[in-house]
Amino acid sequence: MLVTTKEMFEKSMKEGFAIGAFNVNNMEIIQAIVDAAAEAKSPVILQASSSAIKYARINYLMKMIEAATQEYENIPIAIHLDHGPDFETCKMCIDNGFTSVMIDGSKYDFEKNIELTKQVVDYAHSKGVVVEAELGKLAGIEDDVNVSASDAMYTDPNQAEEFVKRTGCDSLAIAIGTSHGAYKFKGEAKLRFDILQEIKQRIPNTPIVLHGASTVIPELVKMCNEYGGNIPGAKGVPDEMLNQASKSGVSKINVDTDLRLAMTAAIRKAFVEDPSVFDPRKYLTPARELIKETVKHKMIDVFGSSNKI
Ligand code: TD3
Ligand code: ZN
Repeated sequence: MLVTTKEMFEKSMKEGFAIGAFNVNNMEIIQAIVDAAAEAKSPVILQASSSAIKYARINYLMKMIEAATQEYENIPIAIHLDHGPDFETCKMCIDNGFTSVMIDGSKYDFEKNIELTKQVVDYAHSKGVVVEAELGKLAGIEDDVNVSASDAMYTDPNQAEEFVKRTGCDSLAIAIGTSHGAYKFKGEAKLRFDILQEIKQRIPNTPIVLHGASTVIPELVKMCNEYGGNIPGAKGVPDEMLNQASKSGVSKINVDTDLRLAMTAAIRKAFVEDPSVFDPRKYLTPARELIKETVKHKMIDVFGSSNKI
């Protein structure tokens, strides 16, 4: 069933678990994620960035997601715009049936971020749609999001309280050391749980969102590399830290890189094991299966969202 994130976030805050938000851009990925959610009996957020919308085309995306929500009537499924760059993109998604949008004003200064976020909140709320905003900057390069490591800035808990009050946003993405992509840490992985704690104290009723939260699952990187890939030095957020975040007030955890790795690893393996293969279903079927298992693992073993529908 198609829902906003309101109820699932309320439940997540009350019961101390997180909901996975998985990036989608084609049919196999959508099916894998909702199949996993159904098997884990987990609420789920399907999210698309503006570049994913350009790639898949919005009508195709919406129709496929509609099919998914009809197939799984008892699974709460939200459809969310990831990193909305401006008001117009948010409006376009709201007008096309998204139940949640993110306006990413983190590239602007505090006042401009508030102004832009407020504009999106006013329109979204008039249509029954919820809004995620971002305060603080993540390091890393992923699609349209490009912030150099030196610009990486942790979220200021003082500002968070004022920001939420003045914008009326429904959830807040924060920067506590994560970053987008497959290369998150040079040495040890480190997240500022102390900042998360402080933010939770200031805005205890606002669901917190963690971007750049892929584990960069070592087995998947290894599998890519074993079957002809070349992804050296990739490193993500360990499962234990994500599990801790899920129990410490993070309500939404974004995952894209791990899905990309799963899909690529499975396809590479299929090609190497049978070089004569040229039926796309022969390599997309194992790809869909590996994405599903990856998503299920996160829901059941890491985020704690299974049996929370
Ligand atoms: O917003 N996203 C998805 C990808 C960003 C732009 O397309 C995330 O926060 C997920 O990050 P990752 O790279 O750790 O999966
Ligand atoms: Zn992100």
